[in-house]
Amino acid sequence: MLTVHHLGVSQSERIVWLCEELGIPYELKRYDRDATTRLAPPEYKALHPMGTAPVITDGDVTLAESGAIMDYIIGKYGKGRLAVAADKPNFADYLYWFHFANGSMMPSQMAGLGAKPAEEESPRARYMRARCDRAWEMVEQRLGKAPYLAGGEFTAADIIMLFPLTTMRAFVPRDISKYPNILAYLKRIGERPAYRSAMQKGDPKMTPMLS
Ligand SMILES: N[C@@H](CCC(=O)N[C@@H](CS)C(=O)NCC(=O)O)C(=O)O
Repeated sequence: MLTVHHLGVSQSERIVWLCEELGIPYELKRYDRDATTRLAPPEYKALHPMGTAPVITDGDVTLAESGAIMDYIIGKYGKGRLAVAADKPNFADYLYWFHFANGSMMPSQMAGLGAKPAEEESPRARYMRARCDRAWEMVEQRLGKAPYLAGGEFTAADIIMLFPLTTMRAFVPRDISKYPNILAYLKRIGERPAYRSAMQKGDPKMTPMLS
């Protein structure tokens, strides 16, 4: 049985949501963050040497890293659904946005954790903030041209990209009122039954950060 180990308010919400979208059987195990450090508790850290969420277990397999887990589930249980095949015109768009999530968007936002006020920033911090602003601007422009990141249809690229647009703002706040296309997109996503059900199962006490 596929087990999704979900750390509260974390990137593992992606995996719960993917399973709900695919409608596949899975067991959900929830773990709360340590009340003082806000990090994963020892029993979560024991699942994988990296000690980060998400992690899945499936028979003998223990797998971490959001993108790897999503590819594994889509390939093994989803019959390729929610990915874009190599013979489709938007294959490159799918790959780009899927990998942009953890390759660029998340690292630029992580650099803002515990950031100092803009006037006290180091040159490195300023550089990272500019990268982060550029990433948000690119997403805004993309969503002005297509309803979903890979094009006309909802895909796994939307699932992996949603965390930095939503729950990550609980850690690195950002005013998103200047991004109308992103706001309209978040509203559309919030209407998806699978998203609502994933968030309800994974983080019942949290209101999804869709505005
Ligand atoms: N690139 C990794 C990042 C994983 C990661 O940093 N997860 C955070 C949760 S959002 C975590 O586990 N934080 C708790 C901790 O480090 O104890 C992935 O996508 O799986």
